[in-house]
Amino acid sequence: YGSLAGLVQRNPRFSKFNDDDVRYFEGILGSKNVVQDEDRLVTSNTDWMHKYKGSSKLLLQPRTTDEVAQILKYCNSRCLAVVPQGGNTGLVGGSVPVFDEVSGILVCEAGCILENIISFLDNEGSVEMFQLMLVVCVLSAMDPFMEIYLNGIQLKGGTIFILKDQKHQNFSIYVMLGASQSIFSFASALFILKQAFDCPTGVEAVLANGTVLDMLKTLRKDNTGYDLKHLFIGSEGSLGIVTKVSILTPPKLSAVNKLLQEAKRKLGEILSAFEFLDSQSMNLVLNHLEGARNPIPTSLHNFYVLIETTGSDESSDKQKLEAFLLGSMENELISDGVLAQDINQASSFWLLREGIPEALMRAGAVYKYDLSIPLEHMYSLVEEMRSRLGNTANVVGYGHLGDSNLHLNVSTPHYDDKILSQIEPFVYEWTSKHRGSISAEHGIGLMKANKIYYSKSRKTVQLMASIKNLMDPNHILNPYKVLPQSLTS
Ligand code: 2HG
Ligand code: ZN
Repeated sequence: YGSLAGLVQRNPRFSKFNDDDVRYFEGILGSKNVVQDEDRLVTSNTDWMHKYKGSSKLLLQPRTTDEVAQILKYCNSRCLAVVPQGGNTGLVGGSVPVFDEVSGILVCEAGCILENIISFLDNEGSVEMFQLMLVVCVLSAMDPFMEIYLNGIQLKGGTIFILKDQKHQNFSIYVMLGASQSIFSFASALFILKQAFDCPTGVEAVLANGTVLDMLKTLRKDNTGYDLKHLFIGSEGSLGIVTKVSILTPPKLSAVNKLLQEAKRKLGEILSAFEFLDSQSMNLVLNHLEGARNPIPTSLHNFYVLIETTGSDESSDKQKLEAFLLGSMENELISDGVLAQDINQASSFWLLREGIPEALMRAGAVYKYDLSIPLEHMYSLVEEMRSRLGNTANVVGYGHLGDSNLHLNVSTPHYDDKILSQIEPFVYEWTSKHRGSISAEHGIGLMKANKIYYSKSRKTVQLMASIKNLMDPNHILNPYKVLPQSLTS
C-alpha cells in the first residue's frame, strides 16, 4: 500500500485551498457536490489496485461541461492543482444527448455507462446491439473503477465485453475503457484482435483556463486543420478534461440510404469502397476521357455507385457481391448493375469514377469543393447549386458516399468572378449550417485559410495558432496556409 506522497514532492507553487474556495465551489455545484468527508474521499484517493494513495482533501462533482469550465477557470486563477477523475464517482450522470441516425454517430457525456448507451440505442431502434463496436466512456486517468455489469467479464481498469452475435454465432469483443483521458490505452491492444475499432469522431474538452472546446463534429472525415482531438486522446487529463466524446455506431437499416446500409450489412468487413457519381459526372467522363465506356449503356441513370470489396477468399467474396447485387435489384434499391469479370474490367469501372477530376480539367474552368455533409442532406446541395447557377455552369456531384464525402464541382468554360460570387460564400454557409466540414480530405491550404471558421470554432482555431507558435515560432513552415493570416502574422 504505497503513498503518492512517497513518489513525488509536492510542488510549493500550488496554493492550498481555503474556506473561501470551498464557498466558491459550493456556489457553483451546491454543497452536496463539494465533498470534504474523509470516508468518502478515501475511494477517490485510492487507485483500484490499492497500490497508490493520494491525499486530496476536496472532491468536486460537476455535472455539466459548464461546471467543469467554471471550476477550472477558478483553480487556474488560484493556482490550485486538479486531478480529473470520473467513473464510479458519477461525474456527469448517464445521459446520451445526441445521436445521428444516418451517420450512426453517438455523442455521450463523461461518466455515461455502457448499459445506458445500449438501452438508449436499442430503444431508438437505430443500432443493432451486437453491432455496437466500441463504446468509450470518459472516465478519469486516476480512477479506473467502473460499475457496469452487462454480459461482460469485468476487469478493473477497463472492461472487456464479450457479446454474442445472435445471427452468426460470432463473438465480438467490446472494450470499455477505464482510464478515460487516455481514451485509447486499452483499445490499442484490442486493435489487433478486432480491427473494426473506430476512433472517437470528436471530443469536447475543457482546458486548464476553463475554455470549452467543442470538437464534437459528428463527421467521419474532417480535414480542416490540426486534428486536435488526438491531442487529448492519450493526454491522461494533463492537457484538459474530456467532457464528451462522439463515437461511431453502425446504424440499423433506415429508409435513408438503404443501399449503403445494405452494403455494409451484406458485405461487412470486405467492403472497401462505396463511391458515387451522378449522371452529369458520368457524361463528363464519357465525353472527355478516351477509353471511358458506360458498362450499363441501356439508358443514362441519375446516379451510379461503384462498390469494391477486398477480402481474402475470392470465391466467397464474389458470391457475397453477387447476392448483394441480386438482392438490391429485387428490392428495387437499384435498377441495374454489373459485376466486373476481371481486373481489366474493374479498372475500367474505376476510370469512370477516378477520371472525373481529369475530365473536369479538360472541360474548362472548375470550382472545387470537398465537403463532409450528413448523408441525408448531401445531394440537396448539388441541386440547390444547380438552381442558383442555372445554365451558366455544369454542376456535378460525386465522391466517397461511404464517408459522407461529397466532391461538388462546378464546371464553366472560363473562370468568372461573377460565378464565384454566386458559389461562395453560399457553399460554405450551407455546409456550416448543416454541421458539415468545408474540407473532408483535401485540407485547408491557402484557398480556405480564411474560411476555417465555417468548420471550427474561434477557440479551437486559437488553440491551433498557439500550437503553431510553440512549434514554429518564426512561422517559417508553410506560411499563409491552414491558419487565418490574422493569427500568424
Ligand atoms: C477524388 O476523390 C479526389 O477524386 C479529387 O479526392 C476530387 O478533384 C476533386 O474534386
Ligand atoms: Zn476524394
